[in-house]
Amino acid sequence: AAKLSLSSGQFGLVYQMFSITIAAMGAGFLFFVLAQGNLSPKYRPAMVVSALVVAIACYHYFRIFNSWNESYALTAGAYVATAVPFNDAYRYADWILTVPLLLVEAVAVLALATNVASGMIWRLALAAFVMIATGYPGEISGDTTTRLIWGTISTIPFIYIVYTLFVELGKSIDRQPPRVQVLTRNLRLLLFASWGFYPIAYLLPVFLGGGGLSASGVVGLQVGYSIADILAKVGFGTLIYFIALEKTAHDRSM
Ligand code: RET
Repeated sequence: AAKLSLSSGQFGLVYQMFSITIAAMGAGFLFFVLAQGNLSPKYRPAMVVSALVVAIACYHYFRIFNSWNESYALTAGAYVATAVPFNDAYRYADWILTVPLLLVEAVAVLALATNVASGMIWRLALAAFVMIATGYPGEISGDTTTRLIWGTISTIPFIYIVYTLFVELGKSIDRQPPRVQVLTRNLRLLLFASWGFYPIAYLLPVFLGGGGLSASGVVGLQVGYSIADILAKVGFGTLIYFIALEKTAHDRSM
């Protein structure tokens, strides 16, 4: 098969995106560490979890960035795939570690308002594990049918997680003080917008590929996952901070 070849613009776009993502994760880490001091002690663990999530992501994006740079070599004006393939395992290793932590955070927000069944976090974490583990074989396959089959399997636990969080976050909204209601609604929106990005990015190589992996498919996939990761990790943690800040003010005024 012909080696994948990217224009310098395509290569550079992904390069810049990874570099921005590393910076965003690093900035998010500093923000979460410093900002937790403004919160009452019971809300601080949520910021510690946020900081942990972006620290884990920062490390993995360094590895992703290095892997990207090793995977292509400038040859006669184009970036041509080298013998070293891009390593998707760093991304999936990041998700396996960070998605359960993000679910813990989401459930912690719920627990502020409702009696969340203690088994829920375990069911969500198990579903997340199955979603990521079954997505991986499709991700590393160059074959469109294989990608679609694993993608479809992975979508089953995905729907379970998204549905559960939607229903539970909805229940908790009504029991919050007004300003927290608005923020929680935004949190729910951000959760769906950012999580919804992943399966779309996953499918881009199928639509932009014309059968196999194409340059535009690869670029769209990497840029899509990076944007989704910034929203789902830094954006999500920041909104949770503002919810906790509002709750801190509310608790103190009572
Ligand atoms: C895969 C495979 C194709 C089908 C689906 C997927 C969903 C992935 C998701 C990942 C979320 C990651 C997060 C990371 C932030 O830390 C695995 C791409 C549905 C939803 C939130």
